[in-house]
Amino acid sequence: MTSVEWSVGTVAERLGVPAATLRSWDRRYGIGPSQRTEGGHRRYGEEDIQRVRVMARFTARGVPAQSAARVALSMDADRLLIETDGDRDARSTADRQSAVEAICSAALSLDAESLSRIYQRTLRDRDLVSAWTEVFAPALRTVGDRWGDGSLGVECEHLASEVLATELRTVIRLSRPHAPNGDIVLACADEEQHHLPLLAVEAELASHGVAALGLGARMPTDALQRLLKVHRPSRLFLWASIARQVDERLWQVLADVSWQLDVVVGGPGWPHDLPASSGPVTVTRAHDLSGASEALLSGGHR
Ligand code: B12
Repeated sequence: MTSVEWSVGTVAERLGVPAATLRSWDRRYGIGPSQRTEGGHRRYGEEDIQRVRVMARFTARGVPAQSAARVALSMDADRLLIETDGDRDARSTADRQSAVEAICSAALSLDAESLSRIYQRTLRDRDLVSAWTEVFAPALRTVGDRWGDGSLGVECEHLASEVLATELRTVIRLSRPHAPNGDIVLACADEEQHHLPLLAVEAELASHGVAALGLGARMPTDALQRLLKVHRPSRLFLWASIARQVDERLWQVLADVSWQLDVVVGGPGWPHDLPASSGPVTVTRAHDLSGASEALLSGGHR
């Protein structure tokens, strides 16, 4: 896999060090990119960026630039990682909060372009689980809370969701996942309209190269029953945000399944007590995106 390389402008923005200073550190002390484009433009890899970060940190503490550069250049990849780890934690918390706030304010001003840019940047800077768990889900919850207290209209919530759905589908499409057709099925419970978590699961599986049959929102139980009979999948993920009725017909449908099927349920809508696994069907609960994906990736018995 080729690593991502960054322009001097992007590194300047990321680290808060002026581009002119970066160029001068490169020219004078050799603290710069290990690659250049054919046209001679600087291209920084992750290790180059960490070295620049060490340089920035030392000079900010008053260490003369030449000595700072000598120390930074003597560090190998492991040492650089140790040296910059604390920065990363602080940075990632700040990045996370500012991304959540940026999503909410773009939603509030119905700014689809900014929403799309923030989602894309988050997906570029983080893996999918971290993007969803640390940025998208908290932003959705904040959007939901603001809708709940009346400070944000439902149109803003729709836009934030629609644009996110597009970006998650783009991840799925670009990952070109493959798998035996219909072996993993993802669906929302009957009448359940919240399907973004389903797309997040589909995108995470896709990023592992695994395709799933994503059936989206409001899957009628009868239709699901028919599909199960015809396709006999080995794994089924079901999402519910809204509380399910006590006499859920779905459990009867699952009790009639005669082949090995791992059912994973997710979302706050499912009852506390799930039906006990019986016969060839197991029913487990996933508490987060990584738990759901791991259960689906490791399951399957055919
Ligand atoms: C976007 C949204 C919508 C969109 C959905 C668009 C779409 N394509 O999905 C639209 C506008 C359609 C919508 C409609 C409605 N919505 Co709505 N919606 C939301 C919102 C803002 C985000 C939903 C979401 O994706 N959540 C995903 C994550 C962020 O949800 P979470 O529950 O917090 O996640 C928890 C766990 O599940 C877990 N987790 C997080 N991510 C993942 C991923 C996986 C895979 C797993 C396993 C676990 C997991 O961690 C969290 C902590 O426990 C939520 C706010 C919220 N707090 O979720 C409201 C929210 C869910 N909606 C709500 C309501 C009331 C509705 C409506 C009934 C409104 C109405 N009167 O019409 C309708 C219809 C509902 C229906 N029948 O399905 C309420 C639900 C209250 C309740 N519990 O009953 C919420 C909580 C808003 C609120 N603050 O009141 N909604």
